[in-house]
Amino acid sequence: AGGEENGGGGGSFKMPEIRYTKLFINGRFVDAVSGKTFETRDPRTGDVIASVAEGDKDDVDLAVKAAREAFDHGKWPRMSGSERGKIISKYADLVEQHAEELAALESLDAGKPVGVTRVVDVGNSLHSLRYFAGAADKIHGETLRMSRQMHGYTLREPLGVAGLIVPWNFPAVMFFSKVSPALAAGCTMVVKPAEQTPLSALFLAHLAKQAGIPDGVINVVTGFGPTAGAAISSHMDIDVVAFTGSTEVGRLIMEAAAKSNLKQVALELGGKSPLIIFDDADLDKAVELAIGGNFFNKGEACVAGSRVFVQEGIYDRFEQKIADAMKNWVVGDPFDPRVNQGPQVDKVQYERVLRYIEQGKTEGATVLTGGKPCGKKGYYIEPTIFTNVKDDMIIAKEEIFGPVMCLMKFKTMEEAIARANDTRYGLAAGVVTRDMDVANTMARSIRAGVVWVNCYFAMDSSCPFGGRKMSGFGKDDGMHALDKFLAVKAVVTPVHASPW
Ligand code: TXE
Repeated sequence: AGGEENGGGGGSFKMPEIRYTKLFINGRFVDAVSGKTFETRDPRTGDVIASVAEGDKDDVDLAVKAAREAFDHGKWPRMSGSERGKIISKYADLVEQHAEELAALESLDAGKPVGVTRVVDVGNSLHSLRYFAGAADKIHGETLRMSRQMHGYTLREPLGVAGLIVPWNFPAVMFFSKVSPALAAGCTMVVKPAEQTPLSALFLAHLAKQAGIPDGVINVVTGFGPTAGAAISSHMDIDVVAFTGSTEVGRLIMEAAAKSNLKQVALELGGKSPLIIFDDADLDKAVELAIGGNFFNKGEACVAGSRVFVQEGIYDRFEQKIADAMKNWVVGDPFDPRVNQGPQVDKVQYERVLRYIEQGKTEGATVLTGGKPCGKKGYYIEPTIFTNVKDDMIIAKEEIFGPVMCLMKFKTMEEAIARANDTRYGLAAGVVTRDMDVANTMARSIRAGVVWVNCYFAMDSSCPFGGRKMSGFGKDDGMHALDKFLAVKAVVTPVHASPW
């Protein structure tokens, strides 16, 4: 790819030029120590987009050394919050100026409709940078009147070098969900983007340098999980690792942290979130939320509302309406503006999702829509709705991470609460009802990091995001996101002869 125009329906998009394919260490683009590269592929076709430097342990060591030097002796952690905020704002301005290029890069590497990428992926990236630019000078400690003779205060200091390991479903958004608060806190960092989607992180590293973020503060090591990723989680000189990805790898990261230097860990992992629709719901709205909650981003979303519980009074009408609505859902080339759903990110995910669909059929669920791959090439899958799903079927229990919805019927609110919570995950939930009592009871009863009432996917940089149970711990977004990058230090001093 590079430079050519791609017309489609209502507009033309310039295909991005691939300019950055090397590791970004200490402010420079460099080859991997081993000289190795790997290929990133276009999910529309399976063709190679570019060869990218394959970093491993040696490269992570170099990146950590640069980040350590920038932390121990550099100016970034020593600047005032407002100075850091000013530079982060400049970074945001540069990302905004390059919004089209970033959107196209993201669409090409991750298979996302370009219209959505512009608004959601680039929009959220900008919002994150601007939110944390504003947060940088609002990091305060407390004053403590410990006793008549003792006075104390707390300092919230940057924790040190952060290792940030991110996935491929929202590459730029995930990059900033970790990088923005780490920057605001005054940390330095080594970022490892997912091997499926390495391109936007390298482009964003280039913009960080242009914005005036000092060398060594942001380092990007592209490469694979078991090599580059594992080198980060087991590194003796990294103070905190923040990860988004699978629950299995989250466990490996915690283990590696425990076995190395007990670095702090924050994990944003998988989910199997319930979307609960009550009899009194606005039916059209409920159908729209279920579709968005499952098929937005081709179901490659940790918060996907993949268990849709519909109350028995409206169940049949709901089923009919959602089947009708899916007739207007367009799967195809993400550079065509009419398209709602692009291809799955790669062959591995594509095959994994198709295996789950076959599993659903074998388990005895009924296919209401979809149920098979589509297109002559690339990784396209029909949006699939299963009915007659039982709670103990594998498709109702495991995260599929593709365009697959499980539709289930319930009778009472108590039943809905029990079934919604009957999962090892606890990331998100949705409730659709006009009854405030029901909404409030549900919101209190569901064990999840976020409960959306009469909406879904309503995420914002100001809104703390992160799960519980096996969906992980620690928050991205909101002021809470800063906590994982800050150390609280108490300073205590006697106060002599205080009359009070
Ligand atoms: O994830 P991995 P995969 C879920 C989703 C998906 C499944 C598998 O269900 O189908 O995970 O996807 C890095 N040490 N989610 O295999 O492997 C890896 O290089 C350190 C949910 O792609 O967890 C990448 O950068 N790092 C999710 C990142 O971890 C390692 C988003 C995520 O990849 C590593 C993605 C190791 N040993 C997948 N092994 C969400 N919560 O949104 C891999 N990595």
